Amino acid sequence: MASERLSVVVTRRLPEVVETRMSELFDVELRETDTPMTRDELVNAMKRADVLVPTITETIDANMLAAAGEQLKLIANFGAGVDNIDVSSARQRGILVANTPGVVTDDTADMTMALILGVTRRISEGVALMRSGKWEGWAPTALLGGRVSGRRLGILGMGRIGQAVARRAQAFGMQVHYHNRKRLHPEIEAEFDATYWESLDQMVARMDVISINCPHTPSTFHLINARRLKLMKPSAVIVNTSRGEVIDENALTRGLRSGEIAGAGLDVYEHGQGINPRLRDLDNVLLLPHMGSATHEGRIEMGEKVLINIKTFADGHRPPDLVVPSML
Ligand code: 8YV
Repeated sequence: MASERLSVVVTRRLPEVVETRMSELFDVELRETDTPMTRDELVNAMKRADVLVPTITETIDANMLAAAGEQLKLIANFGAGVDNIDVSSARQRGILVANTPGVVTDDTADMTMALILGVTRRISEGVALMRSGKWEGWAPTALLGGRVSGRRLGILGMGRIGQAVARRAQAFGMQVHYHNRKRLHPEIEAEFDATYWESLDQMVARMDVISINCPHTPSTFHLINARRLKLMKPSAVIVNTSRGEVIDENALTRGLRSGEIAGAGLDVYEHGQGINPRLRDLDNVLLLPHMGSATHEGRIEMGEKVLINIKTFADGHRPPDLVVPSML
């Protein structure tokens, strides 16, 4: 692959420094308006670009990959999760997929803690009261929440982000438990004083807080379903900064409404911005608009990763953050 002037199409507006560097290095088409590309726009982009830089708002399925031009050789995703891309189909067609792992870890783990604290300490109810102008002053029994310290946190998915959550939770005095496809090395378990649960059912039944930190794959879809929600303690809360699809959102909404579980802190939703409207009416939920990794620093570092992935590929090497189907 010649290193000069690869044609790159970027689907969304990125931080200015990233766009500038991208324009210096490649023959880049930047997005003028910051709206997701339509399917047709994406298909057309895939017919002319050597490299596509999509985000979570662009789904790239097998049919679109089949319609892509022969020149499309790399999809350099601006994001760590690649569930928006049919990675296996891309691979079969000789199109490489790369992502931006690592740089979203701390920011996402921070937001996970914010949700844990926010739900347990009823922060959104406090904010709503202040905004309403109806606060009548301090009262001994007003807005009592739970103490985070001493609670059992069950982390579902103990990869980079899960471990960063564990580190933070430990500093807050929480007891760390986890369920993962693979048990961690004993040294890592010891670092977090973490208890491994082979059975997810057993873990969810015993935790005070469940945090979703696994990627969305066919095997994690609805891992937290109606049956598992029923296993949770009625005093337990669940937080999700990973992907909405891991939780059955309708079952969760029912569980929250009926008091089967005490609360939820959500940054991601099963159908993107198409949130179950009933969730919005509940006091015991804290809802955020997918902003777990939304820091200035994180977005620039994501852009740098994308640039390195493309540049390395342009120079004839394997992109450092290549995603292969067996990793998923
Ligand atoms: C990103 C994310 O902002 O990196 C990820 O996987 O979920 C987000 O934090 C988004 O995916 C950008 O495409």
